[in-house]
Amino acid sequence: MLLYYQKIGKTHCEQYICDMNKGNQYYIELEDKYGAHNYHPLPVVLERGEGVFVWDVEGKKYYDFLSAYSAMNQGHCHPRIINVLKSQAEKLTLTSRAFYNSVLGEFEQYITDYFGYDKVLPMNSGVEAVETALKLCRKWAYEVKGVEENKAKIIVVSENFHGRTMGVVSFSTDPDSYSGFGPFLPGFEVVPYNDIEAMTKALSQPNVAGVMVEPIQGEAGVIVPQDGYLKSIREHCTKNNILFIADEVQTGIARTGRMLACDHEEVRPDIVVLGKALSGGVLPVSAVLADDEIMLCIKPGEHGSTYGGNPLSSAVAMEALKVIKEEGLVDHAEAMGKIFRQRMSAIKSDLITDVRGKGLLNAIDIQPFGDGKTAYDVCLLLRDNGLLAKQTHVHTIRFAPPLVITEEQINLCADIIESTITGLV
Ligand code: IF1
Repeated sequence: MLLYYQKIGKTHCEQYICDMNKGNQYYIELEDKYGAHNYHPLPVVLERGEGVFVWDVEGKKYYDFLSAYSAMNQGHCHPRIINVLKSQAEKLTLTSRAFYNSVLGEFEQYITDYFGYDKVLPMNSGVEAVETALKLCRKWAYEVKGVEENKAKIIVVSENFHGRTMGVVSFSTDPDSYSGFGPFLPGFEVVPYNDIEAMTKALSQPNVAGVMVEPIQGEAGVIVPQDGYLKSIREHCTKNNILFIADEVQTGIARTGRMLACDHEEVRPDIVVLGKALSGGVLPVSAVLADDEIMLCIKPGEHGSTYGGNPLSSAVAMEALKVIKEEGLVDHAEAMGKIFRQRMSAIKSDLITDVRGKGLLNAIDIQPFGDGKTAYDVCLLLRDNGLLAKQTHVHTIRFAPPLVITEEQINLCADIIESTITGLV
């Protein structure tokens, strides 16, 4: 901090005034200087959030249309979740799993009943839960299915995004995710997404333990598969004794207008992976759900995490799930999503080449305009107009507000997006 003041030539007395005037640029420069450069954020520095709104350090208010990549389904700083966070934080935060704690069991009972599975395995980040699901799947293949040791194969799809660990980037098809990080983990086979024939063929091979998909691909650009895709995978998994793993880290917990995105096709996965909104954006909490035949393949000492299942996370996650149900956010997301897509489709602009999504996980494609401008430039203008959204790849803008957004707010935001886009040349 001192360095900053010296750099800008402030006297000691002026520091107080300077503290009061730290704008967006100050914080951007700090992150640039001291943080690793593994991100390229939109230039806005947020310091407060409430419901669908966030405020930057200069006091400007925005609609949040990213929701921390769908982690804030319940809205920023939901009072019920924050109250539980505070009271549990004052009581007990971490015991490790060397001992029992007085919250975990009730959370486990609550979440398994909520989603209809025998057991849950709690972790922290989304990718840890993905890794957990993959380990569980391999164990099940050797112990239950009877696959020969080290021969288990897991099928995944192109343009997948399941996180950033070595294991998971080993089967990424995005060069940004995997280049320079080899050698990679074997045992995975990639088939084209949304190709029923290719998937059916892959699932008819021997030694296939499982298949993992995002029911709607998030990072790929909110790619919704054809109707019947998930159902077809389910059928072939059942027929060939293969586990269906659904990565619902981004799509789960009401985001797409169903509790799980797989519910759109009435498909029940064998393993469900949850993260993000499981804590309402308050703490990293993730979980893997499965029935006994699968979950009990992992025995004491074979998998775990220091923070997984801690009392603070357990209490927060339980409240975050209660909020989803008690505020009717599944049906609300479905209804608001319909209005939003109708409004986007009605915008009269040649720049918009596609509108897609389910519930409140939506995207539009923008073709290049002006002097080589892209979706990123539209996001900068949306920011200036009070709405925060993030481009994915070059041409897509993802729109995923907190699910607590009202109909009036959805229409106001559609007005902002419409006037921003129709104002472009
Ligand atoms: C980042 C993307 C979204 C996920 C699915 C597992 C994870 C994710 C389906 C891992 C994480 C992230 C990570 C975040 C940005 C975000 C993202 F653009 F990168 F792809 F949402 F679309 N499965 N998604 O989407 O969860 O370990 O991060 O908790 O900056 O990498 P995590």
